[in-house]
Amino acid sequence: MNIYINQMGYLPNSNKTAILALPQEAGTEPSLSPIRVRICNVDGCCIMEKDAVFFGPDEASGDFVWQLDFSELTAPGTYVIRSGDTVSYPFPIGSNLYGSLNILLSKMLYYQRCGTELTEAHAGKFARKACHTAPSVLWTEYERFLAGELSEADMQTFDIRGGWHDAGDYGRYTTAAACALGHILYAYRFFPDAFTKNLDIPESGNGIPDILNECRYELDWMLQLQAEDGSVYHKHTTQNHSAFVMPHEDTNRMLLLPPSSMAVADFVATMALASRIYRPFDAAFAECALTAAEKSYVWLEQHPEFLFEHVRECRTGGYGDRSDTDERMWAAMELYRTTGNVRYLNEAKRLFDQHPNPVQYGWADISGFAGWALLEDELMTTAAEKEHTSRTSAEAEFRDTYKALLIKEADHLLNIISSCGYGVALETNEYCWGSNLTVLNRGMLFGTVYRLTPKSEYHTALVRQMDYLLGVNATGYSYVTGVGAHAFCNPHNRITEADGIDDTIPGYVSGGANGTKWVDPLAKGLLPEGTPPMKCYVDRWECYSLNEITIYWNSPAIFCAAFLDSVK
Ligand code: 9MR
Ligand code: ZN
Repeated sequence: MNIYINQMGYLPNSNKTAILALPQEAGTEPSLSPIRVRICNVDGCCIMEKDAVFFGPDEASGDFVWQLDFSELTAPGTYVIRSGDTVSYPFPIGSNLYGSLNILLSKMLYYQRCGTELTEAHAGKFARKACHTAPSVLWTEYERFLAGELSEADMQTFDIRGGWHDAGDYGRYTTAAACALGHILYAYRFFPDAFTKNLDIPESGNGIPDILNECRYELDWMLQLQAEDGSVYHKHTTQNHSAFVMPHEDTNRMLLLPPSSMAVADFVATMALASRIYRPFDAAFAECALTAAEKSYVWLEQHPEFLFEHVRECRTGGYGDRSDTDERMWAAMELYRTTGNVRYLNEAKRLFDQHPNPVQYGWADISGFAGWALLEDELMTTAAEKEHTSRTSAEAEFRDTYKALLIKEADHLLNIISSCGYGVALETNEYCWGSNLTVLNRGMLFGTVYRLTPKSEYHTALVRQMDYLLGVNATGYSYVTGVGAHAFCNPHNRITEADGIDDTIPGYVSGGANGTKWVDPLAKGLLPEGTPPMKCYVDRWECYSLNEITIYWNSPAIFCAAFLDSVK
């Protein structure tokens, strides 16, 4: 028997679920009766006795599952759950848990900074030297250089620095960056009171919320990726992934890979959004971001075709895509929201009508971001911050259609949750590379819909996605480093491997269980054929398909944590 709890802990007044589980073995039929558990405090005193209710066999985990709802326990403290000889990890009940979590999740982005020294004052023992400061060249010219057609001196150089390392590798990718920025800037937009705390970064104390200071570091890098003609490079990486060395030891040549239409559209959207968000703090930057967005939008209009070239000889992340409808829709919608020009709204609506289900928040399909832009004022709560947009009847109708779609999706996901013993909004076949992104994206959707229609089921559903991330899953791990009694600690991350420090930087979100056949060689060997998808995980640094970290796996967790910290 295993008892799984949210290892970070539970908010006093929110739903509290724990799971009791027994692996299903051929031929065994457990008793269907409830299991009596005791909830004890740290002194060993029993505070509450309660029945965990038999759910049944659970497909994704391969377990027999009992669900324990102990929401009525609200007193702050530290507890364990006991059933016979089995004891859960200890967990707190407290009100600031998600605020503290959010600091770690956000500070992770500082640790991802490229092109600057991380000083001891801000990074403590994880201080490191500046990396990737050499000039970059265009891939198209570098290819000719390799073929002997151009000399070193013939290649143009670009002095581009900064941004966040994407992940466990040191690449920087436009569409991945836009995805992370979209999650975080909207998290700030919708839950500003969750972002008042100091992150202890170089800019802290400058009068701008630290989360915006941190995002500005990425935005400033992104602005440098815009070419003269308004197109935007798809990625900024070396030719191959670096060895497992510290970033400043990776001295391979930095390259700018050809523009893609997704990168251009994502750039437009991100800059238009940033223009609105930063205006109260830095009007000059807001203007600069908007001008950049409008310039790239002209390029988009002049290039209506899907454009993406997969450069095989460059073996860093691909971030390939099959459609740019979602990115173009987001771009048009953000420009509408920032400028009020109806021509953008009409274009967004045209693209919306071509999209099968525009409620996604991942890098490949970011269609849901357009919904955030469209419904922005309804999703914000701080009255003073609401910007009153004039609404034509066409916009009003579009809003209603989008809202109905979001609510329909949330209700569909509620059904998935009730058919999963662990309460996670994933179907059995959805445990893929970065499955935690899908879990958290669905968490964000519940948060969004709760703001539109505050039904407690949506709030609880978001809580349960964070529970899954933080320990209520069949691996028993908390998928956030440094958070919980049994957190994963061996991410696929070059810095963690190369820094010679035993501790892992806290606040990384793991990609999570991957039950597909697209797994790395070590994972293939370690996970026997037939392992249930939710259990397809090992905490090994070599397992890049299970245990990598990225900025856009942290960013949706930031959104969800901000929601739970501010919407009580
Ligand atoms: O997050 C990406 C995941 O959805 C893909 O299945 C996977 C394989 O293409 O790539 C992931 O992205 C990686 C990127 O290509 C390079 N940086 C690390 C990313 C996380 O593993
Ligand atoms: Zn770097």
